[in-house]
Amino acid sequence: MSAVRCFIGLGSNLGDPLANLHSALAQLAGCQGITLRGVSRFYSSKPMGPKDQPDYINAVAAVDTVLDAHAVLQMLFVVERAHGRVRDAALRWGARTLDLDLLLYADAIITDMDLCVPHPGICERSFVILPLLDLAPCLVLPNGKSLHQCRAALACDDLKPLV
Ligand code: PH2
Ligand code: MG
Ligand code: MG
Repeated sequence: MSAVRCFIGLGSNLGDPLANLHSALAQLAGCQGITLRGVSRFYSSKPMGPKDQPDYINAVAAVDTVLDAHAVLQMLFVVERAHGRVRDAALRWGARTLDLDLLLYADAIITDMDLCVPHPGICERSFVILPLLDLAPCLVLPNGKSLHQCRAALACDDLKPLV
């Protein structure tokens, strides 16, 4: 199988979020079948969802992979667990040590019990669109919308690049 370009969203707002993101990227880069191709700037972002949680650090990684989308998802779970991620269904959009989301798997559209790709929140989340723009400014989503179109519809004042 030839390699497929994927984009993975990273987020953390517990423990040492910056260290968590760096460590997650290093672990991803070491995963068999995955080649890390690029990382966006890191952004500080106000929490979407419950407000009584710390600000997040968010970024997006570009990777090439020979794995299928479900195998990539399993890898993401492994890396999340290695960073102390506990899944609690009662805590939707709650604080987490590490969240890794498979945002895009080439231009595939996958909707099943385990996986929804493209990630359904992409267009509404400044903390996804701005980092994606860093990596792939000309990207057009499988729904035909360009990142620039998504960006134009978003207020991005809740997001600050870390310099
Ligand atoms: N992730 C969430 C809930 N809220 N807010 C920001 N700013 N960034 C996130 O990554 C985020 C969030 C659940 O995945
Ligand atoms: Mg998420
Ligand atoms: Mg997630």
